[in-house]
Amino acid sequence: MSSLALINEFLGQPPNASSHGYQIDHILEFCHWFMGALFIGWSAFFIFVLIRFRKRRQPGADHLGVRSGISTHLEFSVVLIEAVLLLGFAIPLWAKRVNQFPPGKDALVVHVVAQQFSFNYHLPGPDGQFGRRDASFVSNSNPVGLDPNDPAGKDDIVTTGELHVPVNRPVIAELSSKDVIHDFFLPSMRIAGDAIPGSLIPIWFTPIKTGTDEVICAQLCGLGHYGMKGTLVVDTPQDYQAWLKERAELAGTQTTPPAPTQRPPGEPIGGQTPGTIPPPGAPKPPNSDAQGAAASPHPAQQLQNAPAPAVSPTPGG
Ligand SMILES: [Cu+2]
Repeated sequence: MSSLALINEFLGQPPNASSHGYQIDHILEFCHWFMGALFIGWSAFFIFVLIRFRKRRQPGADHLGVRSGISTHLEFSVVLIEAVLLLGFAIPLWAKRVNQFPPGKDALVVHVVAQQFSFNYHLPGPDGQFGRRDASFVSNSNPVGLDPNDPAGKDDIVTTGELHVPVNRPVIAELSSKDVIHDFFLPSMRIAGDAIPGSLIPIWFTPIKTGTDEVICAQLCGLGHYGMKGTLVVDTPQDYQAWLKERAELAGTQTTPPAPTQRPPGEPIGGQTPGTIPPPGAPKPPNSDAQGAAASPHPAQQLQNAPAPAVSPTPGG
């Protein structure tokens, strides 16, 4: 790693583990150094102006202002560098990611189904075919809504929280969501994509290092967003086959896949969402009676009384 690249590490970027990640890292390095130079340049100019044009030295205002062209040239070069970054590097790199998908037969295709507050993964199993999914089959024991009557789905593998992939093989993840907008973010793979209800959004990457990486939700999706994390385990091909075999055996014997992760403390169970102001004249939610019976029906007061769970309140939450 060159010393120029240290800025990414300094700013907390985990090491790259994907085949295309170095291109993203180069853009980030350049942007960080460029922004650093701009910051120092503008700060120095600001301090210079404060001293040079202080009131004691410059009692009257100069209504003509700057006469030299240097500021125009400086502004123009900044705009030019930014345009080259955007048009020359960022957009072509993005276009490559969204237009040049690896052929489906070479890649591992996985369906990622996001929900508050975990990621579910659906793999086709030994027959290589995804079973049909439908929202009407979704339950606690069937988090992705697999159709129990579809034979193609009998050997399918469904996991929650942890996904295994083999090293050096392209992975196509098709993102969707069961509830709100989430964002499937793999920082070490330098890839992220929104998971939007009603849409199927594919992203792809090729892991080049074995190990365990973090998966996080990068879209504020509710009170438990902070806990919406998972792991991506990049295996050697042998380890991956062993994991597949283990999951396939589990799929055969286990009637209920692991339950989605627990709802985090503070998340309301049923009833009213904290911060929701009921319309005037709406019936009171049943759980507000215990503590709120004597309270004034003014909406602002109801808002204060609404977060019923007895956990320490989070300011601004
Ligand atoms: Cu989320």
